[in-house]
Amino acid sequence: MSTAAGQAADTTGERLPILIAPHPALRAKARRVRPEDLDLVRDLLPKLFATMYAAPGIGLAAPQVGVGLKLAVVDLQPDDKPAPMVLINPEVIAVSEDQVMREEGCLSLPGQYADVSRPARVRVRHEDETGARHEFDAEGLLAACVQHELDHLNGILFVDHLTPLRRNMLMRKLAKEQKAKASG
Ligand code: K1U
Ligand code: ZN
Repeated sequence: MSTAAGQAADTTGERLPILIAPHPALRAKARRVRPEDLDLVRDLLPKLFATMYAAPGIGLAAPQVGVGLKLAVVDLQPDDKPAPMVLINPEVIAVSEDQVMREEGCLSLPGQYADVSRPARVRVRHEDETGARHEFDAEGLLAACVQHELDHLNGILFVDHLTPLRRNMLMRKLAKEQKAKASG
């Protein structure tokens, strides 16, 4: 079977527009993918990967392109080699007690970065595009990225992990930069 992960290295596919905060769709909770959604999901996956690679990014959640399904793609491209992951109905089922601080960005908040504290390691349960269930342990950048993508599926942005002061500063900076970009 040709899987979305197998096709993912194809970066020439159709790209989708990425929603920019404060778009309300980024604040909605995504719904679970059901078996009857899998044809739509299989059609969407190459577009999600092409959009993520072109951005460029290391993750992309379906709500960031206006699709309210619990679906995300991740590829950290270790050693510059594609390592695509498809996360359908992902859940964090265990977290480490220790937290680490790491700088995060977001394709829906272009140009904005901040240090975010999250559990250092997580165990994730998810399905793939064939409906098969999987679990894996993540640490380092993968742990941060997976938690960031799962947040998107719950309408949460990385700025929500910051103090209100820092969050407001970043959101105001984003609005100003987007306005300047729109006016040429
Ligand atoms: O979900 C997103 O908005 C994607 C986001 C994921 C993420 C980045 C950093 C920490 C946690 C989660 C991005 O991919 S932002 C772009 C980025 O980090 C990057 C881009 C190119 C090469 C390496 C990193
Ligand atoms: Zn993001």
